[in-house]
Amino acid sequence: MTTAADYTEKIPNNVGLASDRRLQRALESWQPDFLSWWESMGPALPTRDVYLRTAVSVGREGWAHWGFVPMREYRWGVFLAERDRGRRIGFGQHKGEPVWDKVPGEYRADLQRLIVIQGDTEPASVEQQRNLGATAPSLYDLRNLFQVNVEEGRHLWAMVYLLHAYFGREGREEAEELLHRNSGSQDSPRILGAFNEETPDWLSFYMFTYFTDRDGKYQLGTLKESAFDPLSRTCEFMLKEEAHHMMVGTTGVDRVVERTAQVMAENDTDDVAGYGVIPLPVIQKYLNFHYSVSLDLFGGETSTNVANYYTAGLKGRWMEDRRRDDHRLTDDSIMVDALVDGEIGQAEVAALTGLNTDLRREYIADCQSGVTRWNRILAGAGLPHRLRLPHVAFNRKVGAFAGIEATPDGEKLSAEEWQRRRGEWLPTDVDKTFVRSLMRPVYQRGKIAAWIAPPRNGINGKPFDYEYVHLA
Ligand code: BYC
Repeated sequence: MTTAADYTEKIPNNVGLASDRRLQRALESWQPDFLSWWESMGPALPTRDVYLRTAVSVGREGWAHWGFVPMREYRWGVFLAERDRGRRIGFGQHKGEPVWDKVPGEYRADLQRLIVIQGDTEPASVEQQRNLGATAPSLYDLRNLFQVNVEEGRHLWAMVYLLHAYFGREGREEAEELLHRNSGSQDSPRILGAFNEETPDWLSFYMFTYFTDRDGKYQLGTLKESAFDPLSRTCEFMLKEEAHHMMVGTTGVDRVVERTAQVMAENDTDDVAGYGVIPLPVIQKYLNFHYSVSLDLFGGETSTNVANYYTAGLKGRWMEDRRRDDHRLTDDSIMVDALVDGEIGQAEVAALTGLNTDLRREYIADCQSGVTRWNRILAGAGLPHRLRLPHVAFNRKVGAFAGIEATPDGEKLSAEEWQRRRGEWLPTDVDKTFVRSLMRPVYQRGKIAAWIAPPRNGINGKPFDYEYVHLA
């Protein structure tokens, strides 16, 4: 079993790169392009070194190494979860057959597309977060930002490995393109909408890592079910790292809400902007924005693409093996959110074409758990206020509700009324400018900005006041 990393090579890996000279050379020639992309599009704040986790193997006995690393020297490696030699396809028309070690010709284009879309999001998020270091609320948060960034970089490596190893010249060209598209670029934007939005402040960062990284968790969870075993094993290992990104988002929003609630309770007022913390209505608007653009990431409520992916065995459902049905779904139906006679409602469709809705619902239930948690913080501070998820039709640009406007309560609105009232529900320029005005860097060890509560725990058993980052 090849679980240990091969550190004698330039690219740490457990995929036997050393025995495939052609592949190794291809990846080694991509590496300088990656590094120059990292230099020009990755974290802008100059640092000497950062206390980081690095994936070094995939075994259960410990897969990560912790220590101070200059970020440019981070060892972005290629790791696949351990092989299950008896693994069989769990769904679709090939259910029960052995999984594939190679890409079947008839599914090549679809698999490549899925891998490219997944790969495109990883560097996009690094680009979106490039300037956040300049305004970090603490060294602890700064470290977490950089941890997320280097691991998204590694996830890009993971997809590039698959493209180079299994998709020939086209795969190599796509790997180049992953470094040429850029978040927010007019000429060559990232593929999915949410990855062209800005992440200009730390409230956006926590909301992004809560809502948008969570789409990553669910999409990776479905690709982990794939019949293409190298993709499945890659995603399984990526999910391990993803857990930390979820933690950064969840506890980040916790801490913003906690601090706001504290100031509201202490001063017996809702109007806390003057106290240098973020008012709850602004937090709600940021939540509305990040949640709704993340809902778009699941594609249309009905989709023939997703039906084909499932039937072919390329992309499964969340927790496929826990589902109690035939795992083929050819005779089943599902109710999906839909416009019915122009009104927001539900319609019955074939279960296969409704699979984006199925996954989106799993995701929504998970998002709700965060809101419940933040509301517990408000209740604990003795406040009656509550946060909530907006309606699924609110602010959608993809799918059944893309052509209409709706309030967070799910009431349909005319385009004019939407234009007039959208500032009640989505961050306005005034809100964003206010949030940005709070974003002053705090780089002193053990200190933290006034708009956010300190974390309960540090990282890897270290205290909050550990010197997690040495600035240049
Ligand atoms: N923006 O058939 P439909 C992560 C396109 S995040 C723009 O309904 P489908 C991460 C769609 O491509 C996880 N375009 O879509 C998080 C299609 O175009 P074509 C990323 C969109 O294929 C944080 C057309 O609209 N991974 O890892 O059923 C930090 C019709 O769409 C959008 C994946 O997404 C959009 N939002 O589902 C770092 C997994 N949505 O074919 C990382 C791989 C749809 O007409 N991707 N379109 O040209 C997929 O599984 C699917 O492609 C999607 C879309 C779920 C994205």
